[in-house]
Amino acid sequence: MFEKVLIANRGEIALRIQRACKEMGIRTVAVHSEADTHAMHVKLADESVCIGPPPAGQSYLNVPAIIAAAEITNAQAIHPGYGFLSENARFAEIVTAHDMTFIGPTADTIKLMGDKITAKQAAMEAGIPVVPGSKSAITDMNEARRIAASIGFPVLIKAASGGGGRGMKVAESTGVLESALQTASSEAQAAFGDGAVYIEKYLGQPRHIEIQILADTHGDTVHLGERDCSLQRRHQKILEEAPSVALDPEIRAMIGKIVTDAVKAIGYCGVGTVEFLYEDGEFYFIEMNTRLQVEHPVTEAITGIDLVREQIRMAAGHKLGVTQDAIKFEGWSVECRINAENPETFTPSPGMVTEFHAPGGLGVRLDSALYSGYRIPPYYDSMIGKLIVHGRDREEALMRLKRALSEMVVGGVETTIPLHLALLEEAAFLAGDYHIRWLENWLAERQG
Ligand code: MV4
Repeated sequence: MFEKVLIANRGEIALRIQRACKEMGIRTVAVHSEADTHAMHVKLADESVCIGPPPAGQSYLNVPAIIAAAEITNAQAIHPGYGFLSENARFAEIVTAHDMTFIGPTADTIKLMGDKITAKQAAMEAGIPVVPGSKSAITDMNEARRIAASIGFPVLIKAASGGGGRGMKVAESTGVLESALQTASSEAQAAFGDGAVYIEKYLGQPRHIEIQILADTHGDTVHLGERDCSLQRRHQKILEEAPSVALDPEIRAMIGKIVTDAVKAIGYCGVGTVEFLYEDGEFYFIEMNTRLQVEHPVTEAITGIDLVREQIRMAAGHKLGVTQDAIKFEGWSVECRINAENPETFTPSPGMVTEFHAPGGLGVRLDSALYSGYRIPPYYDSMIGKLIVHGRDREEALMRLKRALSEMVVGGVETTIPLHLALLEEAAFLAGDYHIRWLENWLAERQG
């Protein structure tokens, strides 16, 4: 096992990784920007290295500075967390070239999944159901018209280098297909330096369901069920839950088997998430995430498995500590992302946290790097914490969530806590009756 791991991240996820390392007897190295000198992840690490000025491009994305920090501290592995360098194939390659372990899949796998066209091809070849559409990049207008006509309008044009909702265009009819393709391609070229686009059938009101998998380097793979991440605003998740009200044990086992067989066939290693749209009882693959995800705690809550511990063990070449038969799904878990933002306009609200009280009690977990007297810097993501609850059923989890949200105090900045409390009063949400468009419609109605 590694003796020392460098964590190339900040905030709550840096703390989450440190906690796993501590329990495993691994020493931790924090890296931080000049804006994060007083951050909690620096205080809690065994060692820390300042890697540059506040903007992420000069610090948390500064590959030479991070590699140098790992070398001077003798770290044997680098955990990238989520965001920043976590899905950067070049970074994974550089870490490996410096005789250190990148805690994640291989650079080749990251590359394969980073290109949404090759990811979809790999998924399809491995037996995963995909959204009907083009099998490769669109190069010819006649071919585009033929594919669109065969799947039916509206169609969605996506950028191969997009993902996370960036670079998508809906085309309602043949008449606008050519201009939509051209716009999508030139926007993709400008944004990602890659103009490759593909076509998919447009799904109107699906759920976003993702399957968590673990795959060790010995060929063993398991799935840890699904998370329902349909409640999003501008492609930012607001609240996630596990399990999904839309699935039952038979469907879960069926899609779980398809996904575990597929990741084994692909030769995937580490933790990963296979993302689907789910509509009218059908799964449609959209993307695979090759990183630990923000919402991983809801899966930990219902399975009792420490995902970060398993991830580090697998990266060190150990066998999975768990078999599929031993994985039991117990109860219900919901996560609220608490952002330092105005709860109506979503304008970021950085600044001094004058007061902080964490909720607690049975079935309540708060993953946060906040403390009273901490100044939230304006340079990074506005997520300041994740409140995760667990109950025997959905009703108990939601009851606990309401109780915990009303207990939590964050003074001095605005937060999205009132938004979550309002969501918990909404009949459709309470009934689990929602899809990927629901939250934005609800927010628009509330604005009046
Ligand atoms: C789609 C879609 C409808 N049809 N693909 C957005 C992010 C990216 N991961 C895929 N996304 C979508 N792909 C087809 N064929 C609708 C979305 C989408 C969405 C997906 C998941 C969660 C929230 C969303 C919000 C808007 C659009």
